[in-house]
Amino acid sequence: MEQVLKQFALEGTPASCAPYGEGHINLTFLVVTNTNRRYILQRLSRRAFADIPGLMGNVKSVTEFLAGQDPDPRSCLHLIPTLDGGCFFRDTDGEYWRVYDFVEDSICLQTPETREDFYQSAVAFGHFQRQLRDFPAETLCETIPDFHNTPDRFRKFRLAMEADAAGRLASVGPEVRFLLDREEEAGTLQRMRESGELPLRVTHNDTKLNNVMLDAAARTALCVIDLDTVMPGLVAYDFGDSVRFGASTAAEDEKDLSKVTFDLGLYETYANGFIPACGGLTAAEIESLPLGAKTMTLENGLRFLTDYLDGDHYYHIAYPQHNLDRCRTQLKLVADMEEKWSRMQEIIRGFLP
Ligand code: ADP
Ligand code: GN1
Ligand code: MG
Repeated sequence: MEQVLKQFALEGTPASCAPYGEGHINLTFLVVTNTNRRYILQRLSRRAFADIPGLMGNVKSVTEFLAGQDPDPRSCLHLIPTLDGGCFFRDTDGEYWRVYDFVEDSICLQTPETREDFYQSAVAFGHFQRQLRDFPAETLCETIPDFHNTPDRFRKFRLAMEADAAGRLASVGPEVRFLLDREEEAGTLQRMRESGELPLRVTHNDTKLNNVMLDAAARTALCVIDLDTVMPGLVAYDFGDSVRFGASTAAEDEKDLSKVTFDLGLYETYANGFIPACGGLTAAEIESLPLGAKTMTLENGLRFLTDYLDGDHYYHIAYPQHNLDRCRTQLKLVADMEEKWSRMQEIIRGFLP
């Protein structure tokens, strides 16, 4: 790690470097220097991202664009350059590394502690969406092709079932049936994207609560992080992914499914923060938000199960059934959303002009 850190223009010399955070994709470390400066060092996932130089080009241009809109240095991520002026370092094993300034005096939550926290995260993601409205979308590389193309996620799921690489297919019959029963409806957003019924915007695409920072003292929206999947997409993806994670009454990997329900109050709270902060959404976009919630939840269930069948190569796991447990919470949430569907639509219709 020392060799890696030497490549970056840090203030002081690194005194410690330890694993940090709860991301599922990259390897993240907190670095503290002898002058007490803190940095985030990340080894990017080569499994998830095929074109890391392209991804880093996106991150660089998006962070520079955001910095140009808000003078507060804590309002967006800042990349630390390498000594030769690049924005990442490739080591002799072919691994890619980057360093960010640590966002100081901030908190990053795994679950909302109060309704207001969740509201503030919605404001942050909505504001992020609005800030990127004039970003030149055509300059972005697609860091994960077909990331939220749900029909294509089903295609990959079928390949995983056929291969059954980890020999687990026979043990997940109910989960497979649940998913396949909903395949047709799950393709609706993708069809609306292709028909142009829903406009493409520059979206974050991974709007979990732990991808946003709140100010530690004021507990207000500060900064959106984890920009690896910023790509053209639908607003429904960002709304949906946030509520599937933050409006659940339990953790994403809760084993006791009786604890996992979809909280309509939190859903409404998120809508209250997100929709006005985005501003200028079309009526069709607003109406697509409940479907975004259901689709993103089902899609995450599908992806967790795909990785479980593949033998757990994509997401970090802490124990062998981890991806299956994650899949089951998502399917439980989808079932609960189906029960609450008319109310979910009613709440969102209240935001129509
Ligand atoms: P992953 O793609 O693996 O989810 P993230 O970029 O989201 O990686 O980082 C993982 C965690 O590290 C975040 O949830 C957050 O807690 C922490 N983190 C990332 N970047 C910063 C930063 N610049 N300042 C403070 N904490 C950060
Ligand atoms: C991953 O990187 P992280 O932990 O913020 C994943 C998301 C999933 C999420 C499920 C690049 O997010 O798409 O929704 O796990 N990110 C990528 O928790 O695949
Ligand atoms: Mg993350």
